[in-house]
Amino acid sequence: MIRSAVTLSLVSEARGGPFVFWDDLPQAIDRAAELGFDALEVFAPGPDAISPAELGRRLRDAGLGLAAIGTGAGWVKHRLTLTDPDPRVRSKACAFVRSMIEWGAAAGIEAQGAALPAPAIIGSMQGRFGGDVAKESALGWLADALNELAAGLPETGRLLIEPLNRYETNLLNTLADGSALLRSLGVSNVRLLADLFHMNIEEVDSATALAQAGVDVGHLHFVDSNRRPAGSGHLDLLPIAKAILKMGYDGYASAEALPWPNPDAAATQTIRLFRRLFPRET
Ligand code: LER
Ligand code: MN
Repeated sequence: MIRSAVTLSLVSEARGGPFVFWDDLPQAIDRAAELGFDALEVFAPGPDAISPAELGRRLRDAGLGLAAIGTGAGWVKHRLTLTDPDPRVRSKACAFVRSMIEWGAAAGIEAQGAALPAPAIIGSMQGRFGGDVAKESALGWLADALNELAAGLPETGRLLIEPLNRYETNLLNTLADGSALLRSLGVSNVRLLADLFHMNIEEVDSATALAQAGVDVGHLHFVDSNRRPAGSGHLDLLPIAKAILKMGYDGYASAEALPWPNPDAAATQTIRLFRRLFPRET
């Protein structure tokens, strides 16, 4: 079953970014639950933003899961990436991501039980190659980091790696780039995050790309071509939804979208379209 989620950012440096709810965790939880979302996806400044026990308890009390947690604060706040040429920076980046993995896992378990530690998303923390760093070196460092981080996950834990559009990275731009990286890893608990906004820029055809990536896809950012809520841009979402259903995807479709025209309207529009595209009987 495909489940719905909506994003909350607690990172002031990310202001203007594609998150539906901002700053206020209790309010985001209330609205997400009232609108009937299955879960929240949380972008936090670090593992000390709120204790995992409290985050998990608040979600559980509202009947919500924790779909995933973002690690991009390591980049936007601390300028760390997993592919920095300086090994000390890479090591700090890895430590930051590990602290977020542990935070998300604990909060997810508190919210939804031992079998469901929330996965951590590696998006902007993948960095980019250039200057003295060749693409092969950067991909090698990224693979090393993913192998190390994924090996430390709880048994049912997952790590999500997100291909981004060319203006944000030159490492993983398409789902096929992501699948090739997964094949090079020595672990089997890393999945791709398919973000429909990035895919609209980079893929030849998003429905085909999803079908080809198949079981590699573990999470979806459900959003339109202009990064407004799904249904507010020019994406042809019907064939994309059909491909997602046909490949047997059973993860989250999470609204990582601009709060346009405001958070409440963005969330409402998303959940309405989600229900039309992914009816519960399917
Ligand atoms: C960044 O553009 C993005 O899509 C986020 O999900 C990255 O963590
Ligand atoms: Mn995304």
